[in-house]
Amino acid sequence: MGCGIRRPSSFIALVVGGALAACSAPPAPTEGDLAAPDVGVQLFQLPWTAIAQECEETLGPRGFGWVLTSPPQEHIDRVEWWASYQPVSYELETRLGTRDEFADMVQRCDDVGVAVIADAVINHMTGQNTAGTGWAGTPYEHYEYPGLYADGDFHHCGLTADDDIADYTSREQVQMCELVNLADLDTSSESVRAMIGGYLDDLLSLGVAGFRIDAAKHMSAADVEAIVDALPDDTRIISEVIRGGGEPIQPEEYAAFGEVFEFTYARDLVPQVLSGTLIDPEFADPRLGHVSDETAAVFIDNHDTERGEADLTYRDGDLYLMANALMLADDYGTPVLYSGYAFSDRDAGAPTDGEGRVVAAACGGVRQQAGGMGRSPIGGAASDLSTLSDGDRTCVHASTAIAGMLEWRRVAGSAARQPGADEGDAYGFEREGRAVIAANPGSEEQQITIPTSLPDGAYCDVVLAGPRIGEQSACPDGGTITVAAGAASFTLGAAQTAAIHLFSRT
Ligand code: LM2
Ligand code: CA
Repeated sequence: MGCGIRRPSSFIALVVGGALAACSAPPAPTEGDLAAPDVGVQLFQLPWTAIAQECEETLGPRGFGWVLTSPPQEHIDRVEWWASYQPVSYELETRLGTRDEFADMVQRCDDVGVAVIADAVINHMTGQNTAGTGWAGTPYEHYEYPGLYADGDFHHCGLTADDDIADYTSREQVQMCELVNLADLDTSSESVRAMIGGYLDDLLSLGVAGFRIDAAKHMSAADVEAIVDALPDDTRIISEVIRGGGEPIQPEEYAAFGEVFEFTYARDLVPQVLSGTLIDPEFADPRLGHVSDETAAVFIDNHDTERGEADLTYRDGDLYLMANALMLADDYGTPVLYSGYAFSDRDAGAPTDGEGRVVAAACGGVRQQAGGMGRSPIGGAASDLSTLSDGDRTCVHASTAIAGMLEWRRVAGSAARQPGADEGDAYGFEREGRAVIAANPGSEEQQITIPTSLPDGAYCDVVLAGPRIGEQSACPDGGTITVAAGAASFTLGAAQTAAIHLFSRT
C-alpha cells in the first residue's frame, strides 16, 4: 500500500513516512541473495607482497574468489618475464618474492576470502644449453638439477632432429619432445612424479588452494592425472590445454580430473565485439567446441595470448572491458580476469629494482571515476588503459566497471541467461529476474530496450557507478536506466557497456 501515492497530505506523510521510504527505497539483499564469489584474476608477474595488498584492498572487498600467481619456483636468472617458466629448483625463491613472502601472501589473501592458485610449471625445467646458476643460487645444467633430476629423468624423444616439438598433429611429439628446447621431464616416471608431488605438497602446506597446470597439453592426461591424484581431494586443478584445430590432444581429456582453460571462449566472443555483431551463445551444455560449463575456466586474454593471438587486450580500453563485462555476465564457466603490465616488447619483464626484484606496485584500491569503462585507477597521466606507458600495471582488476560487474554477477547467481535483444550494433540480455546488461560495440550512439522481469523503476548502471549495494551516494549523472512495462531502456554511446541489477534500483 501507499507506494503509488506521489503527494500524500502532510498528515499522511507524517504517519506513513517510514513506510513510504521503505516502499521507494531500493531492495536490500539478504543472506542468500548474493552468490558466493567465483571469479578469479591472474595477477601476472606481480610480487607476493603486492598480491597480498591487492587481496586486502581490492580482491577481497570486491568479491573475487581467487587469484592466480606467476610461478613461485626458483627460475633462471634472466630479465625476461618468461624466466619464470624455466624452473631451476623447487625452492620458493623468485624475483617476485621469498618463501616467507609467499606464505604471508597466501595467509593474508585467505584471511579476506581469496584463495591462491599457483602456476605449476611441471612439464619441464630450463631451456638453457649452457650451465648456469638460478635466481636463488642453485647451479644447474640443461639436464642436471642437483638433488632433483638427472639426465635419465628427462624425455629425449628422438622423434625430431633436435628433440624439439615440430608437429602438433603428433601426440608423441607434443608430449615427449621439447617445447622450445625446455628439458622435458619424463612425467611417466614414478620418481619424477614423486618429486613434482613433493613440490606441490609443499605449496599446499603453505595454504594454496590449487594449481594452474602449465603446459598440461605437453604431458599425457594420464601423467597429469597420476600427479594430481596423489594430492588431497579438494585441491583445485586448472589445466592449460590450448585447443588447437586438427590436433589429436583435446582439452576434454584433462577435464576428466579438473578444470581446463577454454581458449574457444575468447575466440568466439572477441570477434563479435570487434565486428560489432554480438549474438547469443549456444545455450546447450557443453557449448559447441567448448568443455562443459562446470569444467571451463574462461578468459578474454592471458599472459600468452596478450602477446599472441588475442585481438582484444588492455590496449583496447573500453572494448576490452566490454568483452570482460560480457564474460562476467555470462552463465558459462568460471571467468578469469587478467591483469598485467603495459609493454611494447613481447619479452620485457615487469619493472625491477636495482637488485633485479620486480617492483611491488599496487593499484591502490578501486576508485570511483567518471567514465567507468576503460579507466585505470592508476594515478598520474595513465588514466586510461589504452594510454599506459611500458611497465605500468593495467590494474584491470581494480577498475570501477569490473567491481560493478562482480557485484552484478553475484546478484545474477544461477539465474538463467535469457535470449538476447539487439538494435543496430547494440545487444543485451537478462539473467532472469535478477540483472540486465547492454553493450554497444559500434561507433555510434544507440538506443536499445531489453525485455526483463525486473520490477519497474529507476536503476543505477553498475558499470559506470561501480558496486551499489550499501552505497549511499547518488547514482552518477548519466547512470540512470529505466525499467518500465517489462523492458529496460538503454542509450549507449560508442563502445559503452551498461548493466543493472535487482539491488541497483535507486
Ligand atoms: C606455457 N604454457 O603452456 C606458458 O603459459 C608460456 O608462457 C610458456 O612460454 C610455456 N608454456 C613454457 O612454460 C614462455 C614464453 C616463451 C619462453 C618460455 C620459456 O612464451 O617465449 O621461451 O616461456 O621461458 C623462451 C624463448 C625461446 C627459448 C626458450 C628456452 O622465448 O625462444 O627457446 O625460452 O630458452 C629456445
Ligand atoms: Ca612433456
